[in-house]
Amino acid sequence: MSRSALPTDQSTTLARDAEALEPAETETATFGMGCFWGPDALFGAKDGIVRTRVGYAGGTANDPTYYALSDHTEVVQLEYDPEIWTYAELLDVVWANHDWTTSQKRQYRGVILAQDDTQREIAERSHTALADRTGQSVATTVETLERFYPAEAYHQKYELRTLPVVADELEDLYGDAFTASTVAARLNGFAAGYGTEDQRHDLLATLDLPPPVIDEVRRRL
Ligand code: MHO
Repeated sequence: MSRSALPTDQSTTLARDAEALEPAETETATFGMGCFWGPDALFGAKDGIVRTRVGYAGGTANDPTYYALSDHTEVVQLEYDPEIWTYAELLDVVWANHDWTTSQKRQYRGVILAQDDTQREIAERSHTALADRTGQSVATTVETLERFYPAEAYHQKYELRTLPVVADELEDLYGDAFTASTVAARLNGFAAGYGTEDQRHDLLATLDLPPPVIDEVRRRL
């Protein structure tokens, strides 16, 4: 479709999100892999990752915040398309993208927070296979997710916020739905340098954002 054929409002950008799988059609995965800004972008860039959010989990305290984390850990939570990703494949990305050999302080520890017994079994198998394959002990643990507390808005899609022209426009457009936007997840990943040229091109071709925003995206992503 040529750009001139697009409507002049932002319906196309919103339509990208309207096409995304409903939460009931996705599966959820929660991982601690160090500072949560990184994995939010890493996973957000990938096709088949429908939504991302960052938050605190893995502890027992109520209502943790960034400055009152208590015994919780920074985690990323993904909603993914189970026809594109298996949980085991996500775990391969987790192992390849954090230091699982070293115990970190609790805020940044490596932890796989299984949603249910099925995930827990797959994670334990993957953990054992990694240790067997490498001969190293694995500091990252497998636990069961009790509760996920979303982090403050300014931590969500953090990399995209380094492009305020873009992030502000999308926040205006989406309002409360910004964090859960698939488009925002992809752009956040691209802002951190993840994703391919083709992915960037395909996404930009469908976004109907104001020209200064598109220019900034083209210049910076
Ligand atoms: N302030 C630290 C970590 C932030 S992360 C949300 C940094 O800039 O690396 O804990």
